[in-house]
Amino acid sequence: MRIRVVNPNTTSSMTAAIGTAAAAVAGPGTIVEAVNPTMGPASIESHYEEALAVPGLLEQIAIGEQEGVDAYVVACFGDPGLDAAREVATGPVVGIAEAGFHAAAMLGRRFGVVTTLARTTGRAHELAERYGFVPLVTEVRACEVPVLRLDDPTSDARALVVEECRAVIAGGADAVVLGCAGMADFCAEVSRAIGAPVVDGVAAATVLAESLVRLGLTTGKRGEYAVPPDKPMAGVLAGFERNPVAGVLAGSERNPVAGVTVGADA
Ligand code: 2AL
Repeated sequence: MRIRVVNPNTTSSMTAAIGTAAAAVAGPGTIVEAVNPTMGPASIESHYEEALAVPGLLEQIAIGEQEGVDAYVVACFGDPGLDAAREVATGPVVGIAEAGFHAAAMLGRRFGVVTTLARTTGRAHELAERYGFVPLVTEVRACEVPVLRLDDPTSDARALVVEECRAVIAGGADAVVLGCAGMADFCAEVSRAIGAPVVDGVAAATVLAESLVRLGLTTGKRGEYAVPPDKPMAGVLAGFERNPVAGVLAGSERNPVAGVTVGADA
């Protein structure tokens, strides 16, 4: 089974860390391929950047379709482009916020979220509403660490994330969902520090995507998520006018940054 984990930002060091976190939980026989687009923002922490990340994300999904990928993970906590990705993909597409919320809901009565900048808390609340988890979310806290500073081992980022996670538990939550893919590599460390379950959406989404494939399930293509038709597209989006599954997107570049094979029979 091949699972493609798409980091929708263009920072390859973050893609590599995401790939490692996904591969660490994938089962025997699963190939985890972490990729990022060749166009788009270096990190996503505003609605503007989220919108501009989506064409590159969709391009990576379309390439995955040509290569026979079984399922995808959208590895950014805003779950950008998730509906559009489901239109392009045949197999399941799982967002990390979506997966993190579902996992946390099974670990206790209520859970909280710790995200990066305060400006991203609105999206986290909106996604909780979309996925039906509002009654379970105690709060969404921001550690005020920008995404790319999470990558810097010399920064105070980890300590700030721990502090906010501790506050979430003190506020009555049973578990914490980490609100950024860039936090994936220190999830276990944070959990140990606060003595409570901490969910990394990248790991949760990888295992959920894998489970859906194992169950023989695919994205429903008979209604809302049907493949979009060919349509004229102007300007820089001209390469997207072909039906993204039937056609090769003009100028598409495959950009595998971290390909990790798990299991002997992968
Ligand atoms: C994220 C994320 O997961 N990746 C990214 O670039 N931005 N999330 C966030 N809350 O800032």
